Amino acid sequence: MKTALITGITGQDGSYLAEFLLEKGYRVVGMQRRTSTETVGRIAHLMDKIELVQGDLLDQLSLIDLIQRYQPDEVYNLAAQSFVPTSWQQPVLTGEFTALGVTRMLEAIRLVKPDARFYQASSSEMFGKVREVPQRETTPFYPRSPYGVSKVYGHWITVNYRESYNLFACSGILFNHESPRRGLEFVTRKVTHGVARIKLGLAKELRLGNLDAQRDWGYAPDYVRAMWLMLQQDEPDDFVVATGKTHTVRRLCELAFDVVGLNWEDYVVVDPKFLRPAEVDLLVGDATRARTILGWEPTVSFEEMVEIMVDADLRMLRGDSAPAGMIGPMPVR
Ligand code: NDP
Ligand code: GDR
Repeated sequence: MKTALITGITGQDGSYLAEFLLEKGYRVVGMQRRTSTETVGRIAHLMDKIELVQGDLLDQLSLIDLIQRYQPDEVYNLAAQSFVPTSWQQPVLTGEFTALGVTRMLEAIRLVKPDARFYQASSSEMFGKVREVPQRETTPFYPRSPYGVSKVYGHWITVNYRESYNLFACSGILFNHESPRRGLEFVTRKVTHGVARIKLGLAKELRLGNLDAQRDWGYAPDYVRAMWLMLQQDEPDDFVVATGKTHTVRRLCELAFDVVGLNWEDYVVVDPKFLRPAEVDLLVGDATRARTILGWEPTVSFEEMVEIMVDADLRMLRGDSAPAGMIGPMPVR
């Protein structure tokens, strides 16, 4: 039985990856940081199948100790301060988690178990300002936020440890991926949750920022499969994972309100509070290498995903058999 260590197991991707690896027969160890209130909402349904252990990307010794104790075959480093706007409010902390945290984990692996395979959660935010369309593995980076800058560091330190120490270290450059388990502050879930609240008479409007931003949005369960595939190859490498299709935030609104038979223009209000100091205008990925080398394909379209998310939010708010792992306000009855 293989052992996988997942950092960020309480997050969107960590919860889906844990499910995926359990189905493959792995022993799944999840690293959780200490908090005063519970953060296990997304993995509550998995608690008797996984092992949760305390550790923090800020604490070098906790990482060394975990690698020593569990001797993982695979390490998936998904933990990060992952919300882009927060990275302007807490740029130093974002760098500590999202950039230096990667080095701390790589150092733990190098010192204790150098044959462990390592996955780093890199991001399309590294491309930032448009240099090439679509973006592929060779597109130059031009990050536009402290988060994006931190991810560029995490990406290159992963490449560097692969080349310096011969570690099996891969970096997945994943484009936006969403699901009913997405945090409520990210735009897709903010919209689908907002639509459900409006439909149920719990809200009258939805306040958003830049409606012109374009993103290549995929479905999170598809994307965790790509992470695993990268660590099953003969050689470590970096891959773009994306659908190849892009949509504006405006189109997202249109589709989500359509699901409940409402017109988005009657409810969406643009609020400058949600504009960013620097924006990433257009992301669309070329996942040709993931398709040809990993055999990876997305299985859920953007339109299907929006419907899945609106439906899940309606069910959660009605207290009516919401999908497992959803987080959000308590049902209103
Ligand atoms: P989430 O924000 O949902 O989850 C982040 C996780 O990181 C949470 O489990 C959080 O724990 C944990 N975490 C944060 N800081 C620390 C720390 N110092 N020590 C230990 N754990 C910590 O992110 P996603 O699941 O959406 O994304 C997973 C990874 O993939 C992230 O690195 C993200 O930057 C990256 N990524 C995401 C994409 C996406 O579209 N979702 C696209 C490309 C990259 P807690 O529950 O305690 O807050
Ligand atoms: P992003 O995701 O920054 O791409 O990072 P987010 O959903 O926050 O924003 C996407 C785009 O929507 C625009 N937008 C708004 N965004 C939010 N959050 N709230 C709003 O009200 C709003 N109105 C418009 C944004 O300006 C932006 O252009 C996500 C995270 O998961 C990162 O961790 C990950 O690395 C990248 O995706 C790929």
